Amino acid sequence: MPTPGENLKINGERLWDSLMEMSRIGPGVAGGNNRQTLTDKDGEGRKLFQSWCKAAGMTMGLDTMGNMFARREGTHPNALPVYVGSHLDTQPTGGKYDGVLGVLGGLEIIRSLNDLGIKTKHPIVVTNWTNEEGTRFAPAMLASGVFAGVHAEDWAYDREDAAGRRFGDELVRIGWRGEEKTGARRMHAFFELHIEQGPILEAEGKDIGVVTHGQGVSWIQVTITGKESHTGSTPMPVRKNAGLGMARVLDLVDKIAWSHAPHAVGAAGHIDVRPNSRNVIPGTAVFTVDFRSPERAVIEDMESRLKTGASDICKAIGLEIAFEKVAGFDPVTFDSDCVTAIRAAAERLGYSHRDIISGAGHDACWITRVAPTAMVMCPCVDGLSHNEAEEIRPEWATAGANVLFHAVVETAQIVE
Ligand code: HGY
Ligand code: MN
Ligand code: MN
Repeated sequence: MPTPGENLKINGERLWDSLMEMSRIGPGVAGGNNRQTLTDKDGEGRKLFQSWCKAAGMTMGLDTMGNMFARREGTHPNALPVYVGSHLDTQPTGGKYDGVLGVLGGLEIIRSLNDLGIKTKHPIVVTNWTNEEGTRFAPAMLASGVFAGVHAEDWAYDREDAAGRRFGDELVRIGWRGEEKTGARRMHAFFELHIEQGPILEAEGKDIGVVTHGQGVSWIQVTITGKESHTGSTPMPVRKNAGLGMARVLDLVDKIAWSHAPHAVGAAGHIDVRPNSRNVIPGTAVFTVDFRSPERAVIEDMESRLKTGASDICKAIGLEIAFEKVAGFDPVTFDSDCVTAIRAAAERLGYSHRDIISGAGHDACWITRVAPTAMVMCPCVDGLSHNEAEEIRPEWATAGANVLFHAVVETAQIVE
């Protein structure tokens, strides 16, 4: 199989321009993006991506979860396609590159193949996975999870946002529910380019992260129930303060994660206190604990210590507590041949690189269950992500997309 020559490069300027144009859809309030899944802004971003794919001569497939599949034909139309992509949806205070770099990096590969007049044996399909973030509709990676057979589609359709709107209804409302059965597609391989969302690559001065594994994730929603009462006239000994219970449990979460340093992490990003009135003792506190580790046994230990410790805390101050596992997946090991293709591409192109475990979850973490899969990462400034100040350097985007280009084209097999 001919390997791509080191002169095979994408057009970094065009990629950057496309990133900047996409970032103008669903702008945040501080320079980033708020293009949450299945909002009208998500619909606008999808339309722009679709128009670019059409201009690049691709045909668009759409499945019942709204996953988008833009296809460039290969010389062997029956050969299984090589897929490449990520997600266009963002956090409410998200950055311009999380997910978007992977989708537009895939599009840039097609644009560059067209410029260079290169044919491949296998078709190549650029993918936008619906609702990777899981911020409006939990859990994260919802549509790639249905595609990989992890979640039932009906269950996914019934997921509700904070306003009680159903995923399935919103998908129809924005006009992006396709007819194609989700998960019917077969892949020769799947590659995803993503920013690291952590500090390692930048701190070590590395251009490329060769992602060998993805750490496991556990999201447990905790509901603590006390009794609403007046903050002024209720004596301290008789209070049933759900807010106090939550504060002590969140401190326990931090201690549990630190006890498995340096790799385990733990926090709660979603917190709801009710009635959230200045002079009412909180009667209810609902929050989601996010534990992660590269080791499954560590995640299980953190989960069990949370349940026993939090139950003891609540019992001691007269509160009720309930736990609901709302999301999770075990640590994943990516396909060694795909990982080798990425590492060899970085070598060939002369980029500094290191193997890395992904701290964040990605659609690739589910797709690896149904196809040989691997990821390539580029640094991000100060390792910051899920923050509107998320930033990367253009040369990092170009390097990541060049490595992605070589891995995808090598796997899709260039036809002389
Ligand atoms: O939660 C995650 O790791 C991803 O950003 N959805
Ligand atoms: Mn992402
Ligand atoms: Mn994200």
